Amino acid sequence: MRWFPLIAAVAAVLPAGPAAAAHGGTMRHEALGVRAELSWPSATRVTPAGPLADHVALTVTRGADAPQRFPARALGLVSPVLLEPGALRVVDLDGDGTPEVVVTAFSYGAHCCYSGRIAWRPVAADRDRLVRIEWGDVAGELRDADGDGLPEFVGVDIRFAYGLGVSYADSAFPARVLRFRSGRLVDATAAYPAVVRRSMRRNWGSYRQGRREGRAVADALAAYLADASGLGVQAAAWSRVRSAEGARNPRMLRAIARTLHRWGYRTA
Ligand SMILES: [Ca+2]
Ligand SMILES: [Ca+2]
Repeated sequence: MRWFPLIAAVAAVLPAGPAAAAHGGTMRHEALGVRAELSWPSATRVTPAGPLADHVALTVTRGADAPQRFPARALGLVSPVLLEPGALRVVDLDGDGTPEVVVTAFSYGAHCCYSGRIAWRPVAADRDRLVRIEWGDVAGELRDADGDGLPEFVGVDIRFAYGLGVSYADSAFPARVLRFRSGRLVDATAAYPAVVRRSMRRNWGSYRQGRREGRAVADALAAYLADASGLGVQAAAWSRVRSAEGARNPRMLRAIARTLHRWGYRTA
């Protein structure tokens, strides 16, 4: 999971300067016989975290093939964006021997938003296609969560941002793991119980801390119960929640149940 509140705070105090306008640049990554390059003709300004790149384009070169360029309009990233180290990765996401090119860009706002792009080459095709992912406040982190040698996007269910009417600071998220298969991102959360268990423990901790500090706890409880649903232990989790909450706020619990049901989580 990645987000950068610290960076956003730094950005707020940096002046925009015309001198930064000329800061074009490139970022490259090469692996498994594929070269990928992000390039931008200018930056709106330069921050300690890097330039805010304008009109970013992507070029993919597979082996001896002619380079394939996705101009800024085709890549479709909101301008300008921050490209963190690791924002461009060449990696085989599905283990078919043909690497994909993964781009993760950050809009440099207070939280929002992360955008992802995956350039992939279908079997027997001679051109790459582009898949778009709008991550929202939290981008999936590309890592091998189960040690099978293939990376997953380990992230969260972003619908819980500001969920149940709480502020972003009181938002909590259940785990969500996505796999890239045959040109599509597939929700594979159920196959990663260790990831979900960790998230469930974290969300329960957020709930307990929120109660101690008198903060809004609805989203933390909802995220905890959503994780429990993913593990098939929602009945036990609801008992725990009812026991902890007592008669304090039955309306909140009803609202959580309705929301989880609407979002496709089992509640009983
Ligand atoms: Ca592949
Ligand atoms: Ca894996």
